[in-house]
Amino acid sequence: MKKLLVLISILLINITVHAQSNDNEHVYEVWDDRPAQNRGADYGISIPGRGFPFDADWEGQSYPIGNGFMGANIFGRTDTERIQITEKTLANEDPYRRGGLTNFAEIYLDINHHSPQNYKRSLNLNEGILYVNYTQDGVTYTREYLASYPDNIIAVKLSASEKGKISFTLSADIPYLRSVNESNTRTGDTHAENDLITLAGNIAYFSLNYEAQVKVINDGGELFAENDNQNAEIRVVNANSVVLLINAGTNYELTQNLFLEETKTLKLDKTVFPHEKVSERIRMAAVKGYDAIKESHNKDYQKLFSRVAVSLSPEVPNVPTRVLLENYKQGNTQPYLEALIFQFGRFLLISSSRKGAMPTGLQGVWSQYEVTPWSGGYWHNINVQMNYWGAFSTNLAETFDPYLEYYEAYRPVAEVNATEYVRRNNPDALDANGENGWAIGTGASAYAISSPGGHSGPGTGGFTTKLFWDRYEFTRDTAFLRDIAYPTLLSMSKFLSKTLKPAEDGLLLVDPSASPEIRLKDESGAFRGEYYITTGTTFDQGFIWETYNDLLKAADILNADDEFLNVARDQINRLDPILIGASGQVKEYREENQYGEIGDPLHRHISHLCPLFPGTLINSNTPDWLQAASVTLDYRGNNATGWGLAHRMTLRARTKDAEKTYEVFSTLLKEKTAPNLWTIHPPFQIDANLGLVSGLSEMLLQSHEGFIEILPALPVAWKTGSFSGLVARGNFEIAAQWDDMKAGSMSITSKSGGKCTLKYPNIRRARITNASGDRMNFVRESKDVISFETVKGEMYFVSIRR
Ligand code: FUC
Repeated sequence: MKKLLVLISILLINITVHAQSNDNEHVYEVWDDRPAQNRGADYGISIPGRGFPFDADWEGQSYPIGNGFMGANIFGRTDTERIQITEKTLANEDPYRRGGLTNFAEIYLDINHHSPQNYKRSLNLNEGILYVNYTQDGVTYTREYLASYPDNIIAVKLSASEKGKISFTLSADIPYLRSVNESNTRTGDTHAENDLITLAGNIAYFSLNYEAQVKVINDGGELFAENDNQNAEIRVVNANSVVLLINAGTNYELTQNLFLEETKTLKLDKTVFPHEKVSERIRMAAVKGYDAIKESHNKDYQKLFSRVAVSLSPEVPNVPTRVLLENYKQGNTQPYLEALIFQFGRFLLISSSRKGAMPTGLQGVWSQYEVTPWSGGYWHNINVQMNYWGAFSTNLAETFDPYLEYYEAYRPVAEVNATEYVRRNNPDALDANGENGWAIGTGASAYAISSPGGHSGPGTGGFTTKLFWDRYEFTRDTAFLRDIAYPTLLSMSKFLSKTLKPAEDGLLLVDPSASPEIRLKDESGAFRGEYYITTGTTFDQGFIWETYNDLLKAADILNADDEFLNVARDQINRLDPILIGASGQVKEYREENQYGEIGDPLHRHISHLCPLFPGTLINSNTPDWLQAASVTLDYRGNNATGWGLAHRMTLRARTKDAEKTYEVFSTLLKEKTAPNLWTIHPPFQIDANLGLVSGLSEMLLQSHEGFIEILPALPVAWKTGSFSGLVARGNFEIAAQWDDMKAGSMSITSKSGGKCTLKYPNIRRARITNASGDRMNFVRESKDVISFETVKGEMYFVSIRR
């Protein structure tokens, strides 16, 4: 009898955890009952970020799809549809002279349906497919748009409920050819022939050759290609259905030489044209056919996306996302919208960061601009790192691969930069053999990187290597640790050690040192004066501590031996990174007394809390520092940019103050989110979309303190809910379900084996079983902490008694 009861209870636990995750598998859909407006871009609007021209409808209303290489913004219009194409390597001159992302192509479909009924456009996040549906004159029209990674193709299918009803004129433009911007060096031609429109040309700034093709495949009806006045068109008449295949490419090649070569026009081989490879992709896709392309896309995309489900309330409101957000802004906060924007972030990451393509940039893989804000670059004093903060915990570790490939290519020049940096700033520390590690500064693009200095200190390097360590921590990929993460941490540590100079009391302080982007007041009293440069900022000291700490842990795991390890063991105790000031704050500067004495007290950057997140130096075992971090967050406030809020969200989650974390999240939704759910700085930057993914996962699961803690920052707004597929350090995949604010059950899949330590109130009274229903013994470490050994590949069920 007892056995039977045990069996039944195990079954029940299984069912609850699974039922919850099935529940969660409701469709995550960003949708609207009207098309995006398309009122055109405006050169007159001057907004921070220096991009131009600004296109409010593109930014706020169009829906994005992407496959890492290319992105498309789709307006879903029924009169003239607009599909704007971006490709990550197309670059022109930008204000920083490192090459800026620029719009690749504009594709239009003159459909001339002016009175659509039952209109809906919906971006289905589960499938990564955008649908447009409506009825016109009694005929139902359907369009599907997808960006396939396996076939590197954007495919669009237009169909109708009756035969012969698909008629439209397709045209395509090379954007900004007749630009008002003198430094635009773009030339090109558009040509239509049979079923193909080709856009090809050159951007002289980098000797860049580019080409895009759009192929029309019609079922029934007729096609007419026409070229007049530089206008290439294909008329589709009375087809039953039509498939468009789109591909774009350049002669860009990600190589070490590209970064080492300083002459811009020599970075690329100007004798190489992308014609063959673009034609080949189009040809292969045409042979494969739409249905098979869609099937491969589904398999590839869903494998990644479906790993995580989150439900924050049982209710799925049936109103357009735009309206849901408007209501939210009026105070009708909706947990569904919060879960939706989290999953939207995961969709954006999958769509913009795939192996073989460049990493996801400041705008992901989407830009309609001639000159993209901040060049659409890889800004390293928070933005690019934030893009990947959520990759590991939300089960998308492979989306970090593009950054690793990028790093490998820029690494030799980063070594040259490190030597130059040390020679300039601390010549005594120069290594005789030129081994000064590697250095990365804030600004970086697909074409060039910079050195630390100016407004951001060398801590920028540690900010970057944190991702390498985290990739190991979450995946337990020992080969990666040995071959990539450890050597990378070691050489970064060597560089960072050369930025330190002896100071009083045996301390070592970074000199010169800066906390990103903090300026002093100018004559008018605004914080637009000089950047504040000093010694030993918390940002720099903190990231050296983090890097050494990660390095030493890595060395222990690998049993590594290097003379430098002893240097790190000594120096890590002489950094004194965290100081508490007279206002109870974590000091940004050693010389600061009261909070906000130096620089803008409400600054968007809050770099001195990086040791709390993404760092781990400040945690529950350092309660005074943790308290000081909360005080600092209170002072800094929530009047920040999109990404500024996303960082605050992760920070608040780490202080485990659920309501304050929720307040930041709500502020981000209310103040810095567009109707298409893109987050804005303003203007649009993808960092906050991706940063909030990490913020939300930190609310539900944390694992940086040596144990796995579920629901560490659960706000009252999320009374009942569940999640599955989130990843904890140690490579444990976790699912949990809660009611009335209390966890009921959880499941743990041990993907690498090893000890699992769990924290939750009263968890010592839990019952743990394995997949065969055997009860597991566990160690009660304390009232709220237990641990047990796991077997790789096994799943465990925890039933938590109230
Ligand atoms: C950093 C930030 C700016 C902007 C830029 C791309 O320099 O301080 O706000 O996000 O990156």
